[in-house]
Amino acid sequence: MSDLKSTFLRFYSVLKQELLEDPAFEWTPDSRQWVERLVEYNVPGGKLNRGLSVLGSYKLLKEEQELTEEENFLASALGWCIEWLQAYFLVLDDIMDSAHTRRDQPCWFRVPKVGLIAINDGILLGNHIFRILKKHFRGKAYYVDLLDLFNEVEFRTASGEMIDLITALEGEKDLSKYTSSLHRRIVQYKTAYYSFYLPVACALLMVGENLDNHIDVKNILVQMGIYFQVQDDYLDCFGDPETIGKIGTDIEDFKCSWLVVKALEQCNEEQKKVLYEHYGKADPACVAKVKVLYNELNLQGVFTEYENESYEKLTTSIEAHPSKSVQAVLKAFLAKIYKRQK
Ligand code: DMA
Ligand code: MG
Ligand code: MG
Ligand code: MG
Repeated sequence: MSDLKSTFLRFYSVLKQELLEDPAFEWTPDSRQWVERLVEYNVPGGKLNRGLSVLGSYKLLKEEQELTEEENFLASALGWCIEWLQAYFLVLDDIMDSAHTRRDQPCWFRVPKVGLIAINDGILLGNHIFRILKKHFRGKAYYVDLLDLFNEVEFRTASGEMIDLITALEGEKDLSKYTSSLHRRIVQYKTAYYSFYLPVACALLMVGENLDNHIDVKNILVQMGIYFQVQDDYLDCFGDPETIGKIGTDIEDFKCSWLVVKALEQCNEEQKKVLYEHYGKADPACVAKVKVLYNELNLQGVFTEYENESYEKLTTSIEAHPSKSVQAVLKAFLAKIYKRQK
């Protein structure tokens, strides 16, 4: 394991323990146990890319100076806040997407006795972020900016989830509205800000930067986030469930996925009929028909082309940035996701 990862992991139990002893709540053994299980089940089990990126970016912005224990802790705590934010959104996303598995285990709401308590659990995970920020950052000059950042990003993510969901409303299924501009809007909001902009913005705040001066960095990260969600859409259908840890439901859920948008762009009239008839149905035979069509249209090849093109464009924008340390932050992030299989 890298030093960075072991540093980051070291602080998880500290933060969890503090939340389990939060003096603002009168704990009983069963309430403490519930929260502990909730956090353990949903927070630390992912790839941790977002969380690790705060610490990694902070280090790069500090130009590899040795970090103090306090700096390591604070950058890791912000990273963990992003992992908590992710857990919060995923718990709720899986309910709304009727998903079955996540990170190789049943979705939290599918766990016996959890059910729709998962809604309140999601809200609690979201509250934890602000408990952590309050406890460790209240005295910092950048505290207000941090609060504003998390609030703003949470708002954008929830708004993206809203468009994602109302686009696929039962009874209003209409493939003719699925265009690449609608797709871009959804993924920019639901994924790009919290997954890409947020980690780097946290690191920038920690080194004392004003985020208003980094609009160009934000734009590059948002483009990277869009590319990342296109990969997620691709893997939903073509990824190996064993590797990605979840079983795709986008076809069943009538999602405005990158794949269906590409299919609509490339299909002939006959293939279009097949799509209109079978997309968005739970019946496995219908899902299979859609997948056959995706193969006929060589969407894997179309995706590879998109992936190469995105990589080149992003690299060009990154290399145009005046600061070498910012370039390093962005390149490190891109390298982590390029050609990812999970
Ligand atoms: C997820 O989009 C976005 C958020 C904000 C959780 P998604 O439903 O495609 O994600 P997943 O494929 O992980 O369920
Ligand atoms: Mg989902
Ligand atoms: Mg979703
Ligand atoms: Mg997905």
